[in-house]
Amino acid sequence: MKKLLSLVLPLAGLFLSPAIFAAEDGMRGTDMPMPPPKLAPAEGASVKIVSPKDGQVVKGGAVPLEFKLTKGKRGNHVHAYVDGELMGMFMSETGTLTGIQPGKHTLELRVVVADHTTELDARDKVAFVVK
Ligand SMILES: [Cu+2]
Repeated sequence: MKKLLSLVLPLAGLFLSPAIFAAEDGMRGTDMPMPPPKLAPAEGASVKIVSPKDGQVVKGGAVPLEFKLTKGKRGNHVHAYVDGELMGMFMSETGTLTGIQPGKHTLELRVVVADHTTELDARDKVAFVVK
């Protein structure tokens, strides 16, 4: 259980930073130094988003997240991207995406190795709407 606790803190920081960034910089994505994803072979890993469902309308800025993770040889946890920006990571198969603004969004989950940088070609993507 200790391991889980230590992961909660960096996660909180990740959730906060994109919202702050967007508030300071009205033009999104102009000079964000984000390298294009280089995905490693899945090697048996896969992820399937259960919630939100594709096209689902969610009320409020907290989006319930649920997914099925198959770790395969190297997978460890998932990274969550909203509209192409890393919003956080999830070790367990349920969680909440917070701070999502009203409007249409895409959610992509990628299975990642324990090093947090090697993302696998094991992904799932849905569109959802926040009202
Ligand atoms: Cu990670």
